[in-house]
Amino acid sequence: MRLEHIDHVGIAVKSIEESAKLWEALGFVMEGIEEVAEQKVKTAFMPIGEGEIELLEATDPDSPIAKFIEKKGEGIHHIAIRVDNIESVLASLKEKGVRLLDETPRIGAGGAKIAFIHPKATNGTLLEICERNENAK
Ligand code: CMX
Repeated sequence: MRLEHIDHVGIAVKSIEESAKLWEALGFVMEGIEEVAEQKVKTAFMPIGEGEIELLEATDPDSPIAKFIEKKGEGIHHIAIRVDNIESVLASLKEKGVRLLDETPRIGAGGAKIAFIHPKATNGTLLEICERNENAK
């Protein structure tokens, strides 16, 4: 079981198209927009080094992103940590009594296996752990 690196930082935005203007002005390049129906979000990934910035836009008023923006406004929504074996990380966290939102991985953007840890267990920062098929991004 190995922690690899920060996979991405997810930012909740009202409009990917509008927010992209700033990131593109900085020199970021968007990889395209993907809808993740199960999470009720549209996502846009922009690589930097070993990691990425992920812009997240709600596709439904019931989306976690819509609720987040309503409560806290736009801003950093989660930090995702790349691991080599998500099942063993989840088993270890469960054994240690950490409050998980997902006890088994689900499939997120780009086909990654993902799971979230409750923000109440992480000093208020929603943490995602993720495993991707390709080891190099
Ligand atoms: N970061 C930090 N704190 C957060 C948070 C976030 N992203 N989202 C919610 N919270 C806080 C709330 O402010 C609230 O705190 P208080 O009780 O102090 O007010 C607490 O967590 C519980 O929030 P809630 O409003 O009762 O619960 P929600 O119905 O909004 O659910 C959460 C919150 C985290 C359980 C839910 O959003 C979730 O399951 N998230 C995981 C899935 C997800 O976020 N998917 C979108 C991204 C998908 C992708 O990257 O592909």
